Amino acid sequence: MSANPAISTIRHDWRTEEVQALFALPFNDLIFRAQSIHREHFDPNEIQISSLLSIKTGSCSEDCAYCPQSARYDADLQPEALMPVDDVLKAARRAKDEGASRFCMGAAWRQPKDKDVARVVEMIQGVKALGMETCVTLGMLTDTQTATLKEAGLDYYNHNLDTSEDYYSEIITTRSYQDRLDTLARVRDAGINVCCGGIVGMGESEQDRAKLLIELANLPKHPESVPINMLVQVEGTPLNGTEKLDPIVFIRTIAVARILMPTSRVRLSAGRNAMSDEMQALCFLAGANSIFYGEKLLTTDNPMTNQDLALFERLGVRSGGSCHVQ
Ligand code: SAM
Ligand code: DTB
Ligand code: SF4
Repeated sequence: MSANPAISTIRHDWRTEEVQALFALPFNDLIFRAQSIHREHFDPNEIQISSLLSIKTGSCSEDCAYCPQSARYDADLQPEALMPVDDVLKAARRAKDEGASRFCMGAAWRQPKDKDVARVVEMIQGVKALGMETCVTLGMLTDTQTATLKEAGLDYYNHNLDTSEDYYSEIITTRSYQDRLDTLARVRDAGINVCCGGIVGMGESEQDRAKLLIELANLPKHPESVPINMLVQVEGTPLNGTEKLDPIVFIRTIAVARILMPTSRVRLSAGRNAMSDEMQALCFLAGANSIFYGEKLLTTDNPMTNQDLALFERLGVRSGGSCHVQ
């Protein structure tokens, strides 16, 4: 325990019952607790903004039931090969001009080939030269590949656990939970910051949401970034038509993530296009302090930038905080 009980301790031993009890708190008590912890570690009126670009789109061999990029489903999507470096840098420059501090590049791969990683290295170097933080999400990695990415100066690697270990096999069968944990350990060991979270609204139970957050919090070190995605339902994917999650439950999930991982950037990620301004404001109050900004996520729509800027203005929040605060 911390000497000062008002200061939250960083724990890696959360138990299911404890976290379920947090989910069950009266809403006002939960949000108050999350916001109090948030204020111990962060400026409450500052939100970090990241922009996303799909650098290789579709034709993916995996069967992730939420994903429009899987070759196994019939989503209305134009597959695209790995983009030329110059085009990626043009997009990064635009994102920087629009105010993003981090540029995240995503590829629809199970795992990259070494020659793909060589091209991604050029992208990372180019984006860093613009003065932006870099993040990539490329699927599973080998030790050599993590070392190469670290050497290129990569700041963050995104690799999500997606859901609880119990629910995982309902969503993905082509790679295991352990595969994901192994990649996360390789990224951590290479000295790259970890961006790892999951998706809610996939028909999982409250216990699954609790267990996902516990998996994240009980990693040897908390991920520096924790994206909480609300499922974007895409026609042609198996999860299209899943019963929608109660927005209050989504906000509770953000609050519990903040309580379990006090110093991590909790990102309000996919799904904002389906959220009201008021719901997003409550997510910020619950401790979210990062968003994906820009009119596209990877392949689906995100709020228009002027709409986000107007929301920031109305809430009196500003963009900033590119660095993780300890
Ligand atoms: N192919 C790589 C992988 O899966 O590791 C990287 C890209 S993948 C698209 C990155 C993450 O996007 C997934 O792990 C998932 O959490 C999220 N994602 C994909 N489709 C989504 C959807 N329809 N709604 C919400 N999140 C989604
Ligand atoms: C994350 O957790 N969410 C982002 C990012 N990491 C790569 C991706 C969201 C994708 C939403 C569906 C799409 O646009 O294809
Ligand atoms: Fe492929 Fe990643 Fe989509 Fe799964 S989430 S189908 S691995 S692009």
